[in-house]
Amino acid sequence: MTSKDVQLEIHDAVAVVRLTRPAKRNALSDGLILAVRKMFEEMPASVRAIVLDGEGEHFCAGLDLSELKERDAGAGMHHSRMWHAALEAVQYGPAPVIAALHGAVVGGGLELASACHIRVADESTFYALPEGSRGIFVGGGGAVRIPRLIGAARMVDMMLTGRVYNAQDGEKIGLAQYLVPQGTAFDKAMELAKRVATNAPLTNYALMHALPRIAEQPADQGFLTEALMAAIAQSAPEAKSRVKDFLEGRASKVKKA
Ligand code: 1HE
Repeated sequence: MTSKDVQLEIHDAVAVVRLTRPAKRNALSDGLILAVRKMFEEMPASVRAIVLDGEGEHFCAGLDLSELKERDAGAGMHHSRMWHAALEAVQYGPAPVIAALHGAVVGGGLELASACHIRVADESTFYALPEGSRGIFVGGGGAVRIPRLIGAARMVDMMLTGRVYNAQDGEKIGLAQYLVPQGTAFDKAMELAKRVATNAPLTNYALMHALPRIAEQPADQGFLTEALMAAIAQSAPEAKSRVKDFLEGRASKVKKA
């Protein structure tokens, strides 16, 4: 499954998917984006959490601009749909994905990070959507996912003016949930992934597959979907044994932050 530009390592229940094209700042060629899709679709069943990392000084420089060709409207649409399928394989894949961000998280790199469930950024991280200045538009699902993280107004500003957010401001506006010292994003992402991997698989499934859809539903439909998901999750034997463990003093308590 490992290819020249994207590699897979398995550490017990945690998989590490790493973009390994640092000479080109992990720019996403068609081959690379297809390899990411295949890797997520063929992930071993034992994997319970995934860390997405980029080798070198930058997480990802976005679309490989050297492959940007004159495409007619139909071919352009199919190219964008190919990205959509790959990033859906990340978002709705086998396990929650924690992105370890550093350096440039730009263009399609931000679209890829937005498809992940948790983003951990170190202090070197910066975010931009240079599509505006390249005369193009987002095409990897960014128009759907990025406004849900930061609001449409901020995304419009980033694309119209070329605004770059640094790591601190990016965390404040919701581009990342965690901000950590430079050079520690991968370690923090691994720590979180190991914790995520201990959850009941059905709970993680509900968070990945039901919650984002419930959030998009009108309230009355959302309440019903929530009730159905809650009923399915709590009827699983694992939920019953976890609750019993707590009631009998064997499970950890919630500690004050
Ligand atoms: C690339 C790319 C790329 C670097 N495609 N080759 N994305 C962008 O518009 C961002 C373009 N890249 C940059 O602004 C900078 O490269 C970085 C800020 C990311 C990094 O800067 P730096 O100084 O560390 O590296 P560099 O010297 O600019 O780049 C090193 C090499 O990577 C160089 O190639 P070389 O053969 O001269 O060594 C660069 O040409 C190459 N490189 N980024 C191709 N993106 C689904 S639609 C999504 C639409 C988009 O993503 S548009 C935004 C594209």
